[in-house]
Amino acid sequence: MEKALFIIAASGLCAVASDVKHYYQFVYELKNWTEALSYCRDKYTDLATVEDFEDVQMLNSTVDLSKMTTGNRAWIGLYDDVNSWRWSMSENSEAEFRNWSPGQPDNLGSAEDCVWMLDGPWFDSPCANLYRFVCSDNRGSTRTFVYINNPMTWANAQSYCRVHYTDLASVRNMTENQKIDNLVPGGVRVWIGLFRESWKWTDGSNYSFTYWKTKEPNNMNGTETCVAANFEENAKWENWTCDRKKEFVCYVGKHYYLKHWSFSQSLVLASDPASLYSRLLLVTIYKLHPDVNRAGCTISNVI
Ligand SMILES: [Ca+2]
Ligand SMILES: [Ca+2]
Repeated sequence: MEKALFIIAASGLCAVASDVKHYYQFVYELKNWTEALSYCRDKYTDLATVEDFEDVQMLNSTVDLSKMTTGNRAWIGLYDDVNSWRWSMSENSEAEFRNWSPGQPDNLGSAEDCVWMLDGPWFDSPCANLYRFVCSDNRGSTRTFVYINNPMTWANAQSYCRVHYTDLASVRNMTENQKIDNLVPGGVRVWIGLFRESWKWTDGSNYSFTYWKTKEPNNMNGTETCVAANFEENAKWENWTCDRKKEFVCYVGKHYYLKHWSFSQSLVLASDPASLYSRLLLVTIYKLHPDVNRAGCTISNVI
């Protein structure tokens, strides 16, 4: 009976923990980013998501720098979705034809999410650059391309095409690529409708809060699509090549507690903690999550 009562108290501690948005769990083992993601999803909820300054403070107060071996940096759940290219025109958004220039897309400086064409081949580029562009006009029986000799950002070019024609041009095959090339004067860069999303959290949280270190993200060696928090710099973010081995941070989310700890209230209510019902609940909790002590509760020493 004493053991059961202890568990009830521990459940209370865990209920307190469920009030925080993210409970961070540092893992002081070296893994590449993909391995770290699998580990976190297996043992906890996901790689760490950082949504506001409160989360940053929580990370900094949770880390144990004496256990870090790799320059005090740990993977978090942020990554650059470099394979998310799609077309502005919804009916062609999945079209897979690509005509990249050799070495492109290179995502120079981690800043290139939109695409222009120069004499046929394509280049990724910052969307805020001003270029002339090509619209697609699908209103007649055949699709026609229209060259707009007026430099705009990619987003403004998209709006212009949607207002005056159908959309920024989709290029579905080499024949269409050639049509556009013939339409545009030689040596002129033109936006086409290809673009991508960039930074994403692995758990699907919105990427609105940012906490990049100065001069990051920089995509220094051309393959830096994963993000680590630098604990020498208050957990500021840096992008790194994903196959580097680092310590990492998982989180346990509120829904995790709800899923795994919905029994705690029942435990408290059980009039006889030694009853079969209570024991069954305890066993269930242990089976659900043997690491529960590591997630802020003090249960491991009970059994
Ligand atoms: Ca580029
Ligand atoms: Ca970097």
